[in-house]
Amino acid sequence: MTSEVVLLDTYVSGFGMRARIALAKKVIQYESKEHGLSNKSSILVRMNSVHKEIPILIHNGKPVCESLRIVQYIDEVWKDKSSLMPSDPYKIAQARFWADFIDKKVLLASESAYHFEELNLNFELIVMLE
Ligand SMILES: N[C@@H](CCC(=O)N[C@@H](CS)C(=O)NCC(=O)O)C(=O)O
Repeated sequence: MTSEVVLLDTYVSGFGMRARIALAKKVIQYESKEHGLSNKSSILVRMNSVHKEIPILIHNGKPVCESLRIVQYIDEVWKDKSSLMPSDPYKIAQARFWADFIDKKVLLASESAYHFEELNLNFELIVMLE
């Protein structure tokens, strides 16, 4: 299947890392587009108008949002390559449990820390300018 795959991402993103790992494991060629989050580009806003977040996988011009949905999509589209998910239902349940844990306890915590740091820097800048 010939297809055009683009990943809108930022290298510090753990959510983006999920999509990058899935693409690497399936050995899929793609174009990576780095996006800073302080100044969101029009393509980012257009492709994920609901959340305005990265990562976004754009496959033949159509966006897929949310990192876990992206991993699932990659697994379903490139079925000819070995599956990203185990076949045993118990192992699937375990994989989903840990994905949820990583979302809630790791990635969202690091995201909050990043924004806190950003707020702190802005605050220090304001104090310096005053
Ligand atoms: N639930 C989303 C979370 C994605 C997310 O939080 N992305 C962050 C970057 S790591 C983002 O784009 N944040 C937008 C912002 O900071 O304004 C996913 O799994 O893809």
